[in-house]
Amino acid sequence: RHSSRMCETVPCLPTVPFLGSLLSLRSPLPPHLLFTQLASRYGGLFGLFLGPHYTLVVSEIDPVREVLLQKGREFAGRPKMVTTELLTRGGKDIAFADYSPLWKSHRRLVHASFSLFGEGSSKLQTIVLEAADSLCVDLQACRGQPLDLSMPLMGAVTNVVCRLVFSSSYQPHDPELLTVMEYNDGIVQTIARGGLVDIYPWLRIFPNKDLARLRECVSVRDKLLSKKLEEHKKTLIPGEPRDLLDALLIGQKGSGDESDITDDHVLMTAAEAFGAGVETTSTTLLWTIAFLLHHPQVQEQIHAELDECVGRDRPPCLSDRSMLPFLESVVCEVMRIRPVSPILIPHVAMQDTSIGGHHVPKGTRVLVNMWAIHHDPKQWEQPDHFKPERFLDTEGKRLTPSCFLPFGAGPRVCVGESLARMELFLFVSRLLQRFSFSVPPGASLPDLKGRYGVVLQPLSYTVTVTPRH
Ligand code: HEM
Ligand code: PLO
Repeated sequence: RHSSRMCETVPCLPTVPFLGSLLSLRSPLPPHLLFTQLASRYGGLFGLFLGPHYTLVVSEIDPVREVLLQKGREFAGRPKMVTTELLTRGGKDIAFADYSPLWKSHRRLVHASFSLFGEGSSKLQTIVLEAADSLCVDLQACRGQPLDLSMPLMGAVTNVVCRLVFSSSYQPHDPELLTVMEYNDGIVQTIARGGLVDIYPWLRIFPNKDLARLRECVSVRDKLLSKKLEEHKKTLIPGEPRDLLDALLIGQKGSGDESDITDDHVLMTAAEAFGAGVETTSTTLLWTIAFLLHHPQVQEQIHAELDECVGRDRPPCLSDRSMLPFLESVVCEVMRIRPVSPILIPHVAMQDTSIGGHHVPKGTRVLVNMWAIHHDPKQWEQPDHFKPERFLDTEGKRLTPSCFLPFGAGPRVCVGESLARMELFLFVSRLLQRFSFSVPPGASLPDLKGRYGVVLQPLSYTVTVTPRH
């Protein structure tokens, strides 16, 4: 009944009972690099067994488009994993929750609430500019001492999300801010890293340091967020949302399906917006500075563009975006060469379907290797080189290659994309208008390999920050 192509089996890694392909996956390489290497042997679409779970790895743009876009809905499921279930109270969030009608209306509500405060609203711009300014004050105070940017950047980005989600913000040395940074880091270190408990759920009954740490971090997070939720509920004025949390609470009381959105859903969504907002943006900013240290001539070119188009008397704002194509292309090139989410979040086939004519049974996990797409030599000239010009045409205008998908695509595309792009633009432009970044005397250039996890973070490095005027 199938066409002949339908019957072709997908190449599969060697598999043994119980362990599946885990023996072939033992490697010092992080998963995105290992999968890219395996793709050169097994092809752009190959299969493997993570223990009992049949999993496809997709590393070429055509099948990736099929999975994310053409058949986006069929592949919009998410696997149940021990760590993410713990993080999200059994999938009451957006990112790790399986596809369902409730998830759909929940995601729609989050999208609508984001638009209230994100795109098109001057509120976000004001918030980011203020956070960027206080970051500049902090950096200026360091008087050229070598420093690790991760703390101050994280603090600034946390305050942006904090004001957006809760209308509150922290002073730089507020102990609660440190608590937030600490629990976030603990979660990033332990969540969805392809660990064994996420493959064999029964392993959770054994003592497990990572799982214990995750539980502890989640409980700290929950205490903090529940307090915010209660405060908001007490002071809520229907029709006048002050922030994302208000918008969610108002939307929750809406009609129909939405009434199934429980307080747990609201709490998990706030937690997720908070976590995603902080980790992705700060990581991208850290990668940006790391690459600028490696490519001082790119930094000079940004400085020149900023001096010419904005000057030094006022902060760059969103309406300058179209005038700063080079700066925008630098941010794109950073997200291409170091995607914060190199294999996205696993997708799951929700019904029997196919990829490239190959049959894919319901329940198959699909890993989209965005790293491989962003480093495919057939699509990119010298993919391992940092070259922002690839995002510009011959006249210096912005262009977006179709193989550039740092936010994913389709029904599971990042909900924070426009927010993230605005925030990155405002932070990068403000920081480079005010400062030059250089390698401290005697220090070495930042390592560009990064540390694999739910986000691909750079290893820590130090930098000298010099005011430009
Ligand atoms: C999902 C990238 C910032 C919220 C995702 C996915 C990627 C991504 C690759 C997974 C897509 C998939 O599984 O197919 C990024 C990048 C960011 C960024 C590169 C910044 C540089 C943000 C921000 C927020 C956010 C600022 C929220 C404030 C989410 C959520 C999802 C998601 C809720 C889950 C969507 C779903 O599963 O339906 N993001 N993200 N992200 N992102 Fe982002
Ligand atoms: C970051 C740590 C937080 O404490 C919890 C959290 C929530 C949402 C996650 C985020 C973490 C990491 C980056 C993720 C985001 C959802 C979408 C985003 C995975 C774990 C990406 C890049 O896919």
